[in-house]
Amino acid sequence: NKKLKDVEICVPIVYGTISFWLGKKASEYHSHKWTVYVRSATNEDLGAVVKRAVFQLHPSFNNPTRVVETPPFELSESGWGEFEIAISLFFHADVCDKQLDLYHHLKLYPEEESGPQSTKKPVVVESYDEIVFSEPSEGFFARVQNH
Ligand code: SLL
Repeated sequence: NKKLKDVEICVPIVYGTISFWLGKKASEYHSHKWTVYVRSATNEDLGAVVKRAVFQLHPSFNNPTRVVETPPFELSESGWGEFEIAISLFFHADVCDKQLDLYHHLKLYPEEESGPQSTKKPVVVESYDEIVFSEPSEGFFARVQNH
């Protein structure tokens, strides 16, 4: 799989969490439902680049290492507390053999200025990033070009 010199592939991504308060259905240990996700920022298929995402949750969860093998690379859970989620992205063999580790702080509770907690207003925190692959293989380049 030949490498293309002087070529860079830039993959824009968005990752973060969306959280809903359960209101009347909230219990002590399950007050919120939330989803952590990684997606293309430009609506491409991230599955052309990413083979697997591993979400490392707080040790208070059962089986805190969650592996997602196909898009969408996201995971939903319920819980009561905020913590840092480590997201490891593993790439297809012809893309990159190093993993990329991202960190995201799960936020459940809204800021004071956005008013009281409501079941209708989710709390969303997102980051934008760009993964740059230099000297991509021909196979990878062919798969993602013209998109
Ligand atoms: C805190 N440092 O004390 C944080 C830890 C952990 C949240 C928050 C587990 C839910 C479950 C859960 O929500 N843990 O047991 O399924 O605020």
